[in-house]
Amino acid sequence: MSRPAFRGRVPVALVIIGCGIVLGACSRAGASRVGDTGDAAEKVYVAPGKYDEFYAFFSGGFDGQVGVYGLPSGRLLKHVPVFSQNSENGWGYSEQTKPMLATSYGFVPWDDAHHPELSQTRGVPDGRWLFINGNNTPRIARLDLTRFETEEILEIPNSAGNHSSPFVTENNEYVVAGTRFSVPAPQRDVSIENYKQDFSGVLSFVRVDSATGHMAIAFQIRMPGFDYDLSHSGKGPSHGWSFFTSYNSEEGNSKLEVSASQNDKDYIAAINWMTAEKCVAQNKAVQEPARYAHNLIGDDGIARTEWGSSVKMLTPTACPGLVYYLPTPKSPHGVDVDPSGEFIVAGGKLATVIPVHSFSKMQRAIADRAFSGEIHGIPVLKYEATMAGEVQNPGLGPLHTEFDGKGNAYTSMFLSSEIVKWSLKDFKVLDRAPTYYSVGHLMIPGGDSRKPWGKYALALNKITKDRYLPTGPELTQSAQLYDISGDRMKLLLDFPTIGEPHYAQALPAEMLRDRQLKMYSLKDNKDPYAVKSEMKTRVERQGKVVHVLMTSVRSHFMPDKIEGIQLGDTVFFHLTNLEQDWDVPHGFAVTGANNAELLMMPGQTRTLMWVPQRVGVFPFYCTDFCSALHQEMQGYVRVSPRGSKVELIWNSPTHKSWKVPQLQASGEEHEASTHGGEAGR
Ligand code: RUQ
Ligand code: CUA
Repeated sequence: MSRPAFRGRVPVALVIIGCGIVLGACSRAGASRVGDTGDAAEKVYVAPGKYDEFYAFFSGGFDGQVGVYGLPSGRLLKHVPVFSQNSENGWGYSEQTKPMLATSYGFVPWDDAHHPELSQTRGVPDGRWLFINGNNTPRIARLDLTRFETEEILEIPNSAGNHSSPFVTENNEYVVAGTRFSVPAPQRDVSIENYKQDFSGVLSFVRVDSATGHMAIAFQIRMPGFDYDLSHSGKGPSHGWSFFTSYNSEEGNSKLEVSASQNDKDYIAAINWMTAEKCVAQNKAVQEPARYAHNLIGDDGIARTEWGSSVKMLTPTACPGLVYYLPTPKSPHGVDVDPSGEFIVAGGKLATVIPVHSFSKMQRAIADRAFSGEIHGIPVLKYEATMAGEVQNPGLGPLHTEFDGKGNAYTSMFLSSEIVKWSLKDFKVLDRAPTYYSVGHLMIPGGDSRKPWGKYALALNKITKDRYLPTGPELTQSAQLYDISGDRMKLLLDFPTIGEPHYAQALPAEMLRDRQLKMYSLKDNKDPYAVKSEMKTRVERQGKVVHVLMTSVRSHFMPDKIEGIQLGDTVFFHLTNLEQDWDVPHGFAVTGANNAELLMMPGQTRTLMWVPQRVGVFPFYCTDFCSALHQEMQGYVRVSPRGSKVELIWNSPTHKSWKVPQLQASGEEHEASTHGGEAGR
């Protein structure tokens, strides 16, 4: 069914005025339809000792990490480091993890992480992995959900601003990536004025190994130089397709707030990745040189970097049927596919309607060649030919849509600060609920999959003025939980978040709860510097490098006295945690270390590099309150001047005399790195 008159342009000014009014109204906080307070409290109250119903994964935005929260309580369970170094547990500081942050630009200890995405089987979250994009230095990470740890990070070459990522296809065949910022690809020295001829968008399809989860770039597609913003893949009948929104079809290269808001419609790029696979198999892709890092934690717990050297680049004109453009009003942001796989919903930031494309109509339009033109050889389908309908008067600034699996869609309205519920049957608005304020993404557990668990909706808000105790110039971002089990949405809870959450994903707790790794097996610890009993602890000098092979167990380190270190040495403390008990990490910190502490999980070995800066005797200690005698868990390391006669000695069961000659004195200088990977150096 096609909807009446589409109202084209919305002057930017009008939208901003609208926003002002609405925000003004909203800032008189509180007066929304809050579930009657007692009722709401009951719905989010998780009694002490009881578990939450859902695990929810929030991106940390500019903190580069993933926050794990319980729903409905909103309790923070874990902050998982991904793209940013985390001094709390040594992520990106320990020798074993440094290579995870290697890129072709060198060691990059930060990123802007936006969109967590659960792996799926037959279009339903399967609880195996969580993928998340890094925007700034384009990367995709994969977390293992039996450990809640990052296991792999893949750099995306020929890319910039990897925003439309890492949305999965129905069976994790691919996670996708795309350039928000078109760039010269491959990079080269050209004038920005030559944007239209020299800049391109590049969409990437990253294969996910179904057994291991390991990622590999299968192919890339060189596209016109638009800004590819978000993506979602098809499901059910539309399986085999991925959809990417784009703005800046004007191909402006400065002052985009004006220059990229000229056209009434921009485009969704519909990519038929099955056709892409055929074209690649027929050698229609060009092998192009590209250097990129692929970082993976091995089964010895050590991250290593492999370097990619080329990609297979497809061009739409060389592969007919690969790409179609769907005109979409106006500067679209989110693109979301409903659980049936039929409806493709776009969020036009400056549009007055929510456009809904029909996949079956799109198929027909392609068969009928219902084209309104062509851009760089890519057929543009007629807007009317793919339209299922438009949601009229939805509010201002539609961004993202999720689904409840009961025939309803929920769209976040950034400017009018509300969630709007509408029907997939007739595209009529059914309900609206204010958010406080400026909701970006919203999330329903499984709400972008074939089988949403449509009990709650979560608003991820950008602005929280007057909602929480103020904290200086910077106020918290926050989430708001709504009960969507009835006809009308009910606000249940506000809770602050770490970083700036963009997207989130959630699944029922029982899918993960009983599958958690409790400890690393000491017996299977393959770290080359692991020591599995105190009998084996020792200190070895190799030129100016000293390796301390050390253990921790409640409540001491072995050894805990070391002498014979000299200024100019580089010391590697290799700590093996001998505990084989759940939740007994030990920490390790030493005075003046220029990096961070270590936190060793039971059975695990972690390595801290320490370059002593002055002569003296320096304490080290356990940082994690592990036992009644935690405060006693400490030791000393003595640093002497270069060339000193002080012998290398330490105390451990095999060297009780405290009079131990040098184990090895290979005069040779070794590189100050213990583990593989360029970033480790
Ligand atoms: S994007 S709202 Cu990455 Cu919408 Cu944040
Ligand atoms: Cu070990 Cu505190």
